[in-house]
Amino acid sequence: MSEILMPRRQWIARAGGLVATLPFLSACDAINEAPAVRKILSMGEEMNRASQRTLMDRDALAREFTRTDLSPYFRPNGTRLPAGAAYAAHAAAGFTDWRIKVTGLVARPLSLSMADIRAMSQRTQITRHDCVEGWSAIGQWTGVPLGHILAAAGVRDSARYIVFRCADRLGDALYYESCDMIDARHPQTIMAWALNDAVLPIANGAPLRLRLERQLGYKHAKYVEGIEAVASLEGIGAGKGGYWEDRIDYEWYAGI
Ligand SMILES: Nc1nc2c(c(=O)[nH]1)N[C@H]1C(S)=C(S)[C@@H](COP(=O)(O)O)O[C@H]1N2
Ligand SMILES: [Mo]
Repeated sequence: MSEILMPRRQWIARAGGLVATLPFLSACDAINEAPAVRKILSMGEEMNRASQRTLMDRDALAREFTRTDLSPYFRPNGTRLPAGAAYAAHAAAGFTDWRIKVTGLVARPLSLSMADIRAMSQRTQITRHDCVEGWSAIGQWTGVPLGHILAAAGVRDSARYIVFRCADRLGDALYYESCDMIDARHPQTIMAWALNDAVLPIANGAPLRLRLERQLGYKHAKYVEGIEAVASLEGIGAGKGGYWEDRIDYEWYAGI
């Protein structure tokens, strides 16, 4: 089974009815290549996006662990060091001039420093990170609930998604991700600046990265410099809501 199919399997588990008409689906890698089936799968994802609220309890908490469960080393993945002089200068200055812009459908656009972020009320949680590539790690994260930031900015009712803009270029574009408002306001969805009681290492997304605990690892945007409230994902990249979603068909909703 290819790693790309892993989130698909979860989708299959949730969309039993549709999949029953495609009995060969779970076994075969080649099926992913067939345009007709891709089309059906992406229709299914639309359906899933619309009905996820009724299919599962979106507000449920991800499992939290204890200190004895912590992984000795939290493996980094994807970008480990954003390229370029600008990021290097920020890192050399301890990210004192880093700003997180909160824009889009908000009453009060914000430009937050890391000091501003750390001055807000914090949450600490020990959770398991699951990467689609087949590894997991347990870490303790401290940060500001995204909901606090959105409340401070006065996010409008017309906002349906939050888009995360990252500082690292991967191939042809800067990394980006998005989530809906249910996940944005989930109590464990935090903008984290500390890992295991230490300032977030560069490899893990310094100075600020998203923790989106009910979803797979690729959703957890690192090196975040922009938080944007939007009504639609159209016009964000190729429109599927994330860097990998737009490139290799990873699912937008990667629930775990
Ligand atoms: N900006 C950015 N965010 C990213 C990535 C990336 O390459 N760039 N990789 C993603 C993937 S696939 C995973 S598994 C996690 C890895 O987080 P870690 O480096 O702390 O393990 O970050 C996610 N967020
Ligand atoms: Mo990942």
